Amino acid sequence: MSPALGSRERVESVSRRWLAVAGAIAGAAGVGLSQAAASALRSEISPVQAVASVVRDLTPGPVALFLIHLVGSADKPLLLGGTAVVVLGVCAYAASWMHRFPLAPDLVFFALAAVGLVAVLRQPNPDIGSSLALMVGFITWIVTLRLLTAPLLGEVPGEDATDLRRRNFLKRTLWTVGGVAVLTLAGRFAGSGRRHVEQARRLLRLPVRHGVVPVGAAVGTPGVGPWRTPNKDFYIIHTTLAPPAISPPDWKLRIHGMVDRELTLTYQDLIDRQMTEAWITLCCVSNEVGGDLVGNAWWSGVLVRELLAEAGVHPGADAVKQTSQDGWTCGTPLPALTDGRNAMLAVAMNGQPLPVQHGFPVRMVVPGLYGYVSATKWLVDLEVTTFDSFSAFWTDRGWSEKGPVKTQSRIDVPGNGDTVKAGSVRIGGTAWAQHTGIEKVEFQLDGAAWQEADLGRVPSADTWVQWSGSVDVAPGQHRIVVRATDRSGYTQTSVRTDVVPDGATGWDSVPFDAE
Ligand SMILES: Nc1nc2c(c(=O)[nH]1)N[C@H]1C(S)=C(S)[C@@H](COP(=O)(O)O)O[C@H]1N2
Ligand SMILES: [Mo]
Repeated sequence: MSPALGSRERVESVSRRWLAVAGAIAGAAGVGLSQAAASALRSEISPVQAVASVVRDLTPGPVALFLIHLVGSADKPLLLGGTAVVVLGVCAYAASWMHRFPLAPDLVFFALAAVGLVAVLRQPNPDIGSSLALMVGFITWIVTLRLLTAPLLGEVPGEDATDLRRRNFLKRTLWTVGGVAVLTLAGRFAGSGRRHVEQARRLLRLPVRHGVVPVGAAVGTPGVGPWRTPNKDFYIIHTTLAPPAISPPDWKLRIHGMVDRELTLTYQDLIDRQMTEAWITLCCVSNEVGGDLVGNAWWSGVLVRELLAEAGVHPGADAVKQTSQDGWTCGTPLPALTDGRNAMLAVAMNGQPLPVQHGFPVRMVVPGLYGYVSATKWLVDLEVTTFDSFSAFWTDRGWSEKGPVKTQSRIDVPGNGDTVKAGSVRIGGTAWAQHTGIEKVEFQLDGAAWQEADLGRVPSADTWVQWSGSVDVAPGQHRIVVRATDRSGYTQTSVRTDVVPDGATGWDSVPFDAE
């Protein structure tokens, strides 16, 4: 503390700091209790999640594309945590002015709540729970801050006034933290909406098989991932911060638009129908060369073309606009849904009811198309229409309207920068060209001649194909490159393109050392 400061200023600067701490604690209490209330009220989305999703939507171009498309990993906690930290910072700052402007924090709380309300109301399915949770947070802010700051701001006579103030302040802080913790636990306990759905899911017995991995599909090279991707390892991509919790009896699908007869299907209607089952590899348009946003599963569901035939599609339609419960949309070329391929409304993945994260209770899977134009999770609406008459979530954000998968191949072993023993080295990986099929895979060591890889045997053109081979290496640095040729005769070229707007191209290439 500078000696130039008089004692009045000193007291003021100390108490400003304490007021800021009180503001941050009140802020945290409000955020915490509004989260707890949202969960207790089983609302789809908490106020903080709503604000975070607005922040996400307002994030400029490339940053947003990157962030939004990889919600499977760390950006969601980052976004939520970041939003909460900013809110706490604002609360702390506002409270630090309380000794001069007693209403400053209340006005700021009001402004924050207003932002929250706008964010909640612009959700696709705004529910009353989120707004109530917001009220809970707002009231908690105001009450907690008054409670905490009373000892700091009130008149305390006597010599050790500062000590007494602090002691009272700390006591109240402890009570606040304890109270919030108890209420949060209570909220979680009450908020079993999601757990109910999880339980309903576990109890479902669907007329589906588990799928038996075809003999010879796996090449057996150590380090090449399993041919069947287990559900728990399957990549996850979605834009929503809170995956919808839909219990099967509440689910309905509407098929409408350019059709003779509108159809509305319940979950029971769906599983009473003839089931189709198939191995299908799903991949994301955002998968970089060498990336792992791709997985292969045994899917069970109902053929979309049969439902569309029942509805009676009008001539002139060329697209189906799909909408999910969370308001996400995509546009699928009508022919891909009617041309005889296994495009299905899937209810099970690897013999299990769809995991919630993968679209429970019903999602679409279409062999040969990237997920962003076909694989709608939590699907609730299919509108037969024309591409001219709508645009979808990702096409609005710079991605291509049509998204047929591009032929790709990947090296799994050796791993990037691995050190292996000199001599004969086993290499391998996977290649895919869904609905076209892989004809051959070739690899190249240190720029020498291309060599043909051995391929696993696959049941259809709709899955990935594992490849393997071996190379002889002397000690030193080496590089493996891979390329695939699909059954249309197309061979991957070395031209590297970005994932935007319609998927990456180029050869995967892995440097490694031998010793
Ligand atoms: N409702 C909804 N469905 C969605 C998406 C989404 O953001 N929301 N993302 C799509 C994208 S881009 C892909 S690649 C696949 C991923 O499916 P998965 O998470 O089951 O792997 O889901 C698709 N379905
Ligand atoms: Mo995707």
